Amino acid sequence: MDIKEKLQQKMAKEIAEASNKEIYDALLDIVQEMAREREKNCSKKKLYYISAEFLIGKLLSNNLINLGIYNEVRDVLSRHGKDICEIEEVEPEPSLGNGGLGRLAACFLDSISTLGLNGDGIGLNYHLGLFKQEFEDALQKEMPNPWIEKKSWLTRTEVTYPIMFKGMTLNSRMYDIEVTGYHNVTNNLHLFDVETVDEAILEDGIDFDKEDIARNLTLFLYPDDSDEKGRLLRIYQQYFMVSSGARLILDECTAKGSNLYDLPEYAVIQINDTHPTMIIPELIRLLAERGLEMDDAIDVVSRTCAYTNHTILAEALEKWPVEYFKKVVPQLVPIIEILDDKVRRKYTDESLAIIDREDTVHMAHIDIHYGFSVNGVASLHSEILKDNELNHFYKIYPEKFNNKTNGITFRRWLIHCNPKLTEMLDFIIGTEYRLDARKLERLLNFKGDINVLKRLLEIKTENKKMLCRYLEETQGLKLNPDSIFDIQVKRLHEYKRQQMNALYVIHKYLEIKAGKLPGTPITVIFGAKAAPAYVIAKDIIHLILCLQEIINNDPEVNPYLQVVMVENYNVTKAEKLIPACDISEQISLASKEASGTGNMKFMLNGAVTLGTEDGANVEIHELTGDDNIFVFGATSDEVIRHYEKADYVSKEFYEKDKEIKAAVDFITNDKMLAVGKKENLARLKNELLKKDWFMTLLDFKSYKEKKEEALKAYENRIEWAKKMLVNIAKAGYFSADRTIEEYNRDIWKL
Ligand code: 26Y
Repeated sequence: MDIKEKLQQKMAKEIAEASNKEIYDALLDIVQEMAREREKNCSKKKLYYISAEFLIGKLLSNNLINLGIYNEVRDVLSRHGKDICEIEEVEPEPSLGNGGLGRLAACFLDSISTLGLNGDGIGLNYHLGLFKQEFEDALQKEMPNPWIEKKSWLTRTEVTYPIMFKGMTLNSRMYDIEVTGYHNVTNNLHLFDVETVDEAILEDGIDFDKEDIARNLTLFLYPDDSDEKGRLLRIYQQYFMVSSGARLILDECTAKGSNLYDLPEYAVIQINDTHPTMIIPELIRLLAERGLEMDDAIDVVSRTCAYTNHTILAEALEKWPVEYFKKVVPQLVPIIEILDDKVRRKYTDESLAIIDREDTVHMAHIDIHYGFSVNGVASLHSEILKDNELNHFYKIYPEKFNNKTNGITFRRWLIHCNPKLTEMLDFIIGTEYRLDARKLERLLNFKGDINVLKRLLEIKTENKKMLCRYLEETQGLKLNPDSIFDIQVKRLHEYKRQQMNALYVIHKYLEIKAGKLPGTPITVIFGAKAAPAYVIAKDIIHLILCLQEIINNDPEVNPYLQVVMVENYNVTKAEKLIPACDISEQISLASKEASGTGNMKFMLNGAVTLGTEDGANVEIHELTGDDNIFVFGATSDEVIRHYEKADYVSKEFYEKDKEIKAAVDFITNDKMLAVGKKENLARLKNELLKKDWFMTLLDFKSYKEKKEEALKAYENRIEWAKKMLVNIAKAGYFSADRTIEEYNRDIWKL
């Protein structure tokens, strides 16, 4: 039966007569049926990718592409007067992640299925997700983000487990989402949910009774942990996830014939950062419960688990007081104590301990001692882990350390989000790059082809126009599609230095006011959510929103400079922003961004990077060469030296550089105070002058100079198009398919 007949049969009406919602629901059914009919990989060994976040984005189009029926569906619909883009709008975006770590997990699931590997994801089914961001009085307001509808991609399964907490047992139920690979197998994302969850306990905004665990456990991703109740809730969530996951893994492996001693032949568990670390003691506990000696259980688990580190920021490396475990999951305490004891018997170095002298459990230390692999996510990051942050561990376990440079799925981040560029690529280099991304290099043969270069520029303009239309419809913003689109979209964090970009905006504003006009108008676009309890991050959002208000309403300035902060930045918005970008802002303080993956998405879509030598920017630089990237700022070695010597004083830069002083002083001038809040703005200014932990003022001058250079380079349209072309051609290395092949080759061995 063809798609048209299937659709009409499902809806029991003509396509032309159906609403977009009816069509969406019918397509959802069709996709699920087709996905389930596909063959499975039933290899003996299976990968379990366990993660607190899976930032999967909308699924309809992606599934249609991966099932190979996107074009057919699009054309059938359009013949009956329906636009597939409008049907996509009907789908709510699952709110199961925050940023790079969660999006990486989603890209990995896509590549695992695309490569035909046997691997599932394990996570939690957060009903209200990460909060939804709204702007009110130039401030971020957090609202619940319900995304689960009556009919959705979630399938309720019959798999349930009783999960034991101190004084109570909660029933967990597994829900599945099909993960279709591109022209290959279907795997599953297993999301566990507490059966008693109750959205009705929500009070004002995102507030709720943090102690009502039975009803709140799977409401939010990363509930506010600024008080102890919030931190305990995080432990409840983590344990609920890992205990459910561990039971599923053991059940599946024993069903396949494992006697549990041979578990590593049946399962490999990739632990995505430390949020799922408790799976190690929990598995050990369950194995002991099923009759293994403690030493055997520890040995089996250590050969099954592998850990990925995504950060070197101390504050993001999870540490929990033993007290918390005693209050929530006392059954894990003796296990963790044994794990600590074994370490202490072998090594005297206090920094290797699992439970420190303050009775705090270092989660990453559990992973490193009791996992068989530790990987960083970009070469620089993996080197820094070995040389600095985890040097003591590297010395005792050199064989465990390895690098897996991150990647992105080209199905979503090229074929789906940039159909015009995809069409051009298909036409001039063929379609092989879809399964073998390195074939994108064929594009280099067209570097001298004026028609190809012009077409690249045209496509960029068309994408900018589409973005303008979208932002006008959704946020009432009127942008100039003939301006340079300079975009920084990512989690809001001081180390990512959105504040440095904002200072540049102020600088540019002052220049324009003084009569120095840019050659081409500039539009600076931000998108970012700040963690609800992260005060300075929210102040940075306030700063940007105030600048937006002042600059966009100043007729002297707005023909040359516009600033916008996109509300509730998410995957759906990223898919519209990235193809429209000229300059990709990747300006983290060198050594702090583990990898970045937005940088790869922008590159693939023909944006040129303005960045520091940080994370995967280093590898982008190596691939594109000096002429096709704008690199600035202190190197990671220099930065690390500043931290060691504690010799960076931001005030000195403020005092000796007039432009820095003018930009920083602007934050609290009368214009700003007329639109913003003194408390927030003064606090932010003070932070920059007294702390500036991420050295914004240190790099400001070289940032400003490099950005001017990039803006100037944009003027020569053909030379710029060549840079775009080289970036696209060289992006093949960053396919998640390559990353997953490496994980499988070195770690999973499926
Ligand atoms: C619970 C809390 C402490 C926490 C919550 C979220 C800690 C970390 C995170 C998320 C981290 C994250 O998204 N990290 C990013 O991972 C990407 C994938 O590896 C990297 O590309 C990126 O550099 C890193 O910031």
